Amino acid sequence: MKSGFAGLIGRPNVGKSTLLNQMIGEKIAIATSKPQTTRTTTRGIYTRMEDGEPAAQIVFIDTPGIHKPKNKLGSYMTEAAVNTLKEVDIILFIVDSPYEGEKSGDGFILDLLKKTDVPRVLVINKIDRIGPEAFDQIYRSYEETGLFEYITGTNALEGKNVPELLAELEKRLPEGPQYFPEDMITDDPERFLVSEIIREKLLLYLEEEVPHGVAVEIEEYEELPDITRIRAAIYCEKQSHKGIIIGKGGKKLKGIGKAARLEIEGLLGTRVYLETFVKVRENWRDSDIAIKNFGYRPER
Ligand SMILES: Nc1nc2c(ncn2[C@@H]2O[C@H](COP(=O)(O)OP(=O)(O)OP(=O)(O)O)[C@@H](O)[C@H]2O)c(=O)[nH]1
Ligand SMILES: [Mg+2]
Repeated sequence: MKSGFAGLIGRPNVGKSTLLNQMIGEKIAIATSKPQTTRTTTRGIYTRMEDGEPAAQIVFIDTPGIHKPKNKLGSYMTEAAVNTLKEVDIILFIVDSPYEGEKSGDGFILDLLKKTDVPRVLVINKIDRIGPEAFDQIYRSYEETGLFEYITGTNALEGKNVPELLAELEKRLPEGPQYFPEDMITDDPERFLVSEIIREKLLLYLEEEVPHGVAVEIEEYEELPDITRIRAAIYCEKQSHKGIIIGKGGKKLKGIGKAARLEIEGLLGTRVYLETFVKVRENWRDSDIAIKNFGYRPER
């Protein structure tokens, strides 16, 4: 069978995680309108079945957006993304706006791609936001680089051109083993997925500077016969942020907790009792220990 690893690379917020979820057909990676949502590499497994048998398998690796880091967490995030380039059979470079030239963030990534000898595919995402002329212009500027074996435009939210993309990727993979069972869609543990769902709701419900400094740690996880009891600590970097997260009369945190609980119940297929509380840990994004504890620097 055709099988292999495919890395999703790009600047923050271009739609990598949304595209991953669309290709897998389930939500396994959180995606929000805030840049730098993804903090660590996540594997999503796509297995194409034919007559009830696995016929091809693509193991996608979603990565944090490549950006100029402002703290240790940012350095590890970018490092994790750049390292992925060396571990994969094919690279999907995802962009979402006009080609801004060699000096832009996309230009930096293009330079990295020039140094690899792995097949490269370009995905121009969010085509719903641009007209055909703008699309042609982006298409041509990337085609001229001669770096890409295949170029497509997608709307990752709606899945436009995604089946065709999957077929093109499969064609370009080597013959190989089935790496994971066909019913497996990610190798992330449930506990981590739960912490990510809570973090996603924090990002969605909070404004600007607070979200980037939040982290979630699952302190208790107990699977009882009819309910899963979860206690999660939400970390932020400042006392003032703690107040914002909790909100007037605890209203904000209640909303975040409820949205998270509903989604976790869907994921686990059980009722969930979710207890959340907020802690302050100053500058944790520059602490190696904290970054490791939160699972943002996993050893793979
Ligand atoms: N209009 C439109 N929005 C999209 C599309 N794909 C993704 N988005 C939105 O773009 C935002 C960013 O999506 P993500 O999937 O989190 O982007 P990402 O590249 O994983 O971002 P980081 O993890 O921060 O690097 C979200 O609000 C998505 O809903 C698309 O094709 N069209
Ligand atoms: Mg992401």
